[in-house]
Amino acid sequence: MNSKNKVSIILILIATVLIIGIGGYLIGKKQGQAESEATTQSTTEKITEAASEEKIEEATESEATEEKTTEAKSEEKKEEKDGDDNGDGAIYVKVTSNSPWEKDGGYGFQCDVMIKNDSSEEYDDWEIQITGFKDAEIENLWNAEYEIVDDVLKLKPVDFNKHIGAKSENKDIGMIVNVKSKDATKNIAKGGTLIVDGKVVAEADAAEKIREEKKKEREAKREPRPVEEGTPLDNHGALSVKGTDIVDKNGEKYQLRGVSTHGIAWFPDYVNKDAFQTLRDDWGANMIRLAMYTDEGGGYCTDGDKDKLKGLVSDGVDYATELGMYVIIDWHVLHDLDPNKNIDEAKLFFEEMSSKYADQDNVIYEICNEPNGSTTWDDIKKYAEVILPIIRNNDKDAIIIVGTPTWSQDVDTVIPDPITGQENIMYAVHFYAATHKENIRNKAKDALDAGIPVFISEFSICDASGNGGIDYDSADEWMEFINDNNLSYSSWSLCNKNETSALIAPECSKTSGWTDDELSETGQWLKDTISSK
Ligand code: IDC
Repeated sequence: MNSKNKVSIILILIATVLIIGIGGYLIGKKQGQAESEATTQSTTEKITEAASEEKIEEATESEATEEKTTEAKSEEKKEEKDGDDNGDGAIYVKVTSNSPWEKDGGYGFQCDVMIKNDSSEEYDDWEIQITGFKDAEIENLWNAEYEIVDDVLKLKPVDFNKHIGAKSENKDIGMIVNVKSKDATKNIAKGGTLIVDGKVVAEADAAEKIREEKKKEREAKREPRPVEEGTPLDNHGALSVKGTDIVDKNGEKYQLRGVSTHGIAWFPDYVNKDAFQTLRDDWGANMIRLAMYTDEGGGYCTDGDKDKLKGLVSDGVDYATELGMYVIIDWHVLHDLDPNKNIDEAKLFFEEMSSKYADQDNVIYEICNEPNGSTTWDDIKKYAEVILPIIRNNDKDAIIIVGTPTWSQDVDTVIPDPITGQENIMYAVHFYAATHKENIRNKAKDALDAGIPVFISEFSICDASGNGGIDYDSADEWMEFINDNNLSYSSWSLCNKNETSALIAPECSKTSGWTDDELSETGQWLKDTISSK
């Protein structure tokens, strides 16, 4: 290699490290800011709590988030290379405001702005105008310059985000807004007008229009699933795994369709019977997944309150049982990377849970959400071979879901060496439709072809960060695959956090009985999807 080439390679490497570093930092930072919603309810006490939680999480999350962002980027690259282009779409600016908290005699809330360019046009030096800011005061605004003129918030780029690339997304702009009355938050428009060179390139209602169009398209195709008489549990009883299928007590193929909570430590209010009943009766869900983070701030194995967390799991299982629904107890490995890190806690936890629920037909154990980092299938299998006998000693036949490497994407690594000598074991495949596409489906397909039972215990239709734009086309492809293969699924996540994967609209603080307008765009999609054939 000549020295010119060497210099260029070194420069490219430095540039890549810088881009990934800055990108990861910014996204990590923003996620930390958004986490405050976990407790943005009414009291100052809660805000203080949120602030400290935010700090803890900012410190603990950024690593996993950064890794995921890098991964998301390389996946996206791969997809581009594979030529999986869904054609030319529109450009729009989406504005989301979360549920306000009381503050200094008024209210504060977080508002995020996303520029999504699904077209192949590129733009520079933009301005965004958002209405509804008449009585608002901006306390803090990141990644843009701003001024308020009358009712309109005008945003201009800072140096690094001047350019809007083709098929790109900018979700780094956000702000904390203070208003006098709670109602003032409702004035903030849900979209922004995008102006480039004095010309409007996206109207303020562009995002809303796309949402409505997609809803109409779904309605046109929709064949409602008939409402079952009696509860899912009464009708289908103890489930088991036959081949790659879940079958019910009558030996008929059965599909679990459900909703995952967010971390129960951060969003405990959604673990309530009315919420589960709404999901069962209005959405047609037959399963709930209770996600208990193990290693992040507030997690079970770090500084979380173990008794409180176990109490929430126990309440959640009881509500699901009373409603005749199936329920997954999810040991939400994420920041810990390798489930072996907290295996001693896991042993005690699953001993306690499996002895408590040994006689119930509706409890499913997910023993490690998403091993990641350098964790191999071999590492996971070793962990499983310790945890499975503990559960089996109490509960002979419950379905147990085992996570797979790379955030439960690499189920193909199980093929040569599955767990043997155990019935009713399934393997997790997780996807976020805007990031994970055919390449992950192919892994799942290879596993199914090899007789490995797959459970989609977590997914969403946005990107792997849990945020960003929705990829409806990819979501459709996934749902077709899921239904063709009778796969069971549960969707991330039941909360109103200001992120795309949250199922409840960020401005809605109700914890059950949601109307369609109170669901997020993802929530509406999921409800339509679960309740259709
Ligand atoms: C995300 C949440 C986000 C939270 C973060 C903590 O959506 O609010 O701040 O975790 O690290 C997963 C994980 C799931 C992630 C989700 C989105 O199982 O915990 O939730 N995701 O990033 N795997 C792929 C994506």
